[in-house]
Amino acid sequence: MKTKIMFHNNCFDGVASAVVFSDFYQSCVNSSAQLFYKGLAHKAGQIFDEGMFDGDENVIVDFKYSRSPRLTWWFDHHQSAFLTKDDELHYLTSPDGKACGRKFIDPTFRSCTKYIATVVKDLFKYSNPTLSELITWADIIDGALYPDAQTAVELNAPALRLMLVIESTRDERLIESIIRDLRVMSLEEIVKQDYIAAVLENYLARHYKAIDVIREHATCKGSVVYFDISSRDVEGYNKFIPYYLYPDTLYSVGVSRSPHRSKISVGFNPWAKMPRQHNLASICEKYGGGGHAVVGAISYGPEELDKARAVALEVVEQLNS
Ligand SMILES: [Mn+2]
Repeated sequence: MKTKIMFHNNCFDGVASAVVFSDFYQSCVNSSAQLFYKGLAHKAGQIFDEGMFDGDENVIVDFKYSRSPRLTWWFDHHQSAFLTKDDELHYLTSPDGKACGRKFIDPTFRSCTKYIATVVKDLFKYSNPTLSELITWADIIDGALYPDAQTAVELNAPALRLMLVIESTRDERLIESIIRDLRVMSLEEIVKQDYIAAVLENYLARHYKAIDVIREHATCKGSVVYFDISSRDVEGYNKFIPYYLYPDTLYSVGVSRSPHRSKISVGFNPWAKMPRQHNLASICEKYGGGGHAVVGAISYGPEELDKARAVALEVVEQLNS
C-alpha cells in the first residue's frame, strides 16, 4: 500500500508537518504503508490536478484544501486554506470533508506541525516525545517568535541552518532525505550529515552576502530603514536583516528586482520598542499590493522599476506620518 504525503514545499513548517504526520500515521494508522512525498508550491491558477492524488491514501499538510474524493487526510492552519467558497462549503458540509474525522483546520495555531501533534494527541491519544524539539522549532519559525534579530539572522541554531537549506534548495530528493532523517535524528545530528554540510556552506555564504548588500544600500529615514537593492543580484533574503542592521527602526521598506518583477517589501520590526501605528496590508493595497498587518508587498513589472522606487518613497513618508 502506497501513501502519498503532500506538504508545503521549501518551508520548515511544511517539512516538519510531513515528519510529524508520517510518524503518527505509521504508528497508529498503517505501519506497513510505503510513504511517498511531494512538495506543493503556491502558484497562479490551478494548484491541484487529480493525477497528483495517485496514492492509495493521499495526505496534504500545511497546504490548501482539495475537494478531491481521493484526498483522505488534511491538516492546515492558514487563514486562506480554501481556494474558493465552494471548497469551504464542501469542507463544512460534505461527508468527505470535516465530517470524515480526518480533515482538520485551525488558523489559531502558529504552526501546522504543532497543530498536527495536538490533534493526534487529543483524538488518537498518540504523542512521540522524540519529536518535541522539532515541534517547538516549527512553532518558533512559523510564528516568527525569535527572541531577537540576532537569533533570526545569525542562524547559529541547527534548526535555523536546516531552515536555510529547506528554503534554499531546489532538490526534491534532498528535502525527502531531510523528512526521513528528522524522524530518527536530532536537529544537531542532521546538520552534520554530509548531504547537508555539502550545500549549507554555499547557502550561508549567499545569506551573508545578502546582509552585506542590504547594509551597503540601507539608510535610515525617520523611523524607517529604507534600502534599494534593485541593482544587485540578491535572490530572496531573510526578512529580518533590516532590523538586525537597524534595531531601533520601526519599519522597513525595500526595493528589489527579479527577472519577473520589481518588488517593494514593507515590514514592521517584530522587536520594535514602540507599538505599530500602521496596517501595512492597507498601505500596500492602495498600490495594488497586499499582505498582513505586519508585513506586505507591492509588485510591478520588471520594467517599472522607477515607479516602484517612487512608490517606495511614498510608503516611507506615510509610515513616518
Ligand atoms: Mn505553516
